[in-house]
Amino acid sequence: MRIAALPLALFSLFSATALAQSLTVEDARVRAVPPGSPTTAAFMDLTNPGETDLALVGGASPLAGTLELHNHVMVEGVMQMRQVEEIPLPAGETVRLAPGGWHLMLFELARPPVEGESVALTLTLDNGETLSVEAPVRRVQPMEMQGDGQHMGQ
Ligand SMILES: [Cu+2]
Repeated sequence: MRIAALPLALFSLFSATALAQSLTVEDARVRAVPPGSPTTAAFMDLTNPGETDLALVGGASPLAGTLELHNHVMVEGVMQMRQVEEIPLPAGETVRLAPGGWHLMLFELARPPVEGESVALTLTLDNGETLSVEAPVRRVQPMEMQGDGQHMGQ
């Protein structure tokens, strides 16, 4: 009976992973950083096509000692980065993790990620599901100016 326990445990692990595919991850990327940098950030688009609200509550990477969920908030006109408990993923919506907003912060890097490689990320949802993501390393501007962003001064 003990021998049968292992394949069963493996099977439930795979089931959990398959279930998590209900959350779609697109455009995952990790910011390339110069040598010696102790931290970097990861961005992606998370779509929850289901009918149940979800939340991202944590994550991990073999490249980082610690992974935190972060947001940017305006405090007295100054953009500040804050650690958050969770990133809400409302049913039927896409949440963009992007420079200047929600992002994953990787601390205590084993080594700085370089362009051309991919960083493995594990995301944990509030329902206990986990999701594996391979995020290519790219150069990411601190604040991506898109669309009308350039015309904000007008
Ligand atoms: Cu951050």
